[in-house]
Amino acid sequence: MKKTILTAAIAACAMIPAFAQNPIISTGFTADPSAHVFNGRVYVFPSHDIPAPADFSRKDWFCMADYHVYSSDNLIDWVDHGMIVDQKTVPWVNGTSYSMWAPDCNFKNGKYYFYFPANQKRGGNAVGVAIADKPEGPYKVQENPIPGVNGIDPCIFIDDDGTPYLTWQNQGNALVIAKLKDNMLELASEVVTVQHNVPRNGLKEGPFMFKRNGKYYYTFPWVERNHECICYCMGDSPMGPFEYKGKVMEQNPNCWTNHHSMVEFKGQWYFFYHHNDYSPNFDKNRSTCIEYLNFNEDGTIVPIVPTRRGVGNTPATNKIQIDRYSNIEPTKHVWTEFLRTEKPFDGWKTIFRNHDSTRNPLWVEYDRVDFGEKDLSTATIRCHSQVGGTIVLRADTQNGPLVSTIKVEGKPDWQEVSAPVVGQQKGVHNLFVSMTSGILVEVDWVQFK
Ligand code: FUB
Repeated sequence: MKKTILTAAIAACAMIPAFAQNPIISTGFTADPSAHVFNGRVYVFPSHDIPAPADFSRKDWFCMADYHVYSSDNLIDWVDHGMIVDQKTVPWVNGTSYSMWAPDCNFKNGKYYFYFPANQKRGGNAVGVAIADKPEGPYKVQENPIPGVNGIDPCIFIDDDGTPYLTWQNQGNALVIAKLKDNMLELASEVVTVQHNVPRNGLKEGPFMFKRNGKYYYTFPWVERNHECICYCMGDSPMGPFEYKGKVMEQNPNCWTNHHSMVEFKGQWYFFYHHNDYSPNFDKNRSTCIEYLNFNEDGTIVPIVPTRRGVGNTPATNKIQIDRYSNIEPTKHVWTEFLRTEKPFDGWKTIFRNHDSTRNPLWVEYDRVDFGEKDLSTATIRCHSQVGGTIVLRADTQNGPLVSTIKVEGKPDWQEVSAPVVGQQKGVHNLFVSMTSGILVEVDWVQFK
């Protein structure tokens, strides 16, 4: 029996096209990413937004039927390990409520404990547990939810002495915390409201807790104004009190929610969060992004500005999606659009448009391309231009070493155009892509061979 389940889990594994940029997953929506490092890999446990199916009447609301888990050993190549928990197979969950809210997972006593909130058959939200021998599953769902945990957005924090704490948003919209028993399935203490001095009222949910240099960080989304920013507090004890320290990420006016986690991996801290990049007109279909997370000397967090570029180096031999640029020339003559609005997961194109031949070249900068140590012979772009133009690739700066000049002939259809690499680069460089002649050239990607 066990063998059958394992085989099914492995068969569901899928490599996700690797781009090393935001959003990190392009095979479906992934919200509320909870990241943990297990056995040298980063595992992300997100919610799984889906467009509302016929049997879900609220077309304007969050709709989540199951959970997948994803992992990576380099934050570039991601594996979808397949579905780990389904609303239909959890005995206590209302199987048509599509309410599999933000989950979390942690490791204790040789097992992985996956905590997930959902709507109960008898009404109200509760938090259930599923247990596995490996982070990717298969997970065995517990018959009943955790007694006394009524609410959503569980975060499971395990202190250095092994004591597990569960914190969540309770039915009254307060952030609460309790100790868990060693079995990870029952509360071991009273539920207390988390003491913090966040300066204003406004919804608070999605707590994420971690410890660094002996300090406890209690972090959460907070509707400070109209949308959720991510703020944080610090304290000397896991149960609080916590002192408000500020915002990690400002609210995003295009997405009502944000939800995050923070993890150290190979000596660098990372901030996982979500945004609705692949669904700009409906903010209940969200996608996971990652940014570098840095700390000041005193342990406070350096605020983070969301980027398209994300983290990691992109191999020059990958299709470099320059629409995920790090920087763009400011005249608004370069912009991005979906390749096909009806298929957002296909990604974006970068449009260079110049009516004025006296204008300086139009450019985008894409940081951290890894050219490797071997010579590369060709640069190829996938592009579209009715009348043609010239795309120039340079390293490091807008006027830096010339890498390749690609002449694009006017054609009605998309085409791949190659040109020799004239300036070899070794190692990691920023790539500048400019249109130096032409009226309108659309570029999908750049790739070196
Ligand atoms: O994903 C559904 C809900 O949206 C989560 O539970 C909240 O934290 C918010 O991100």
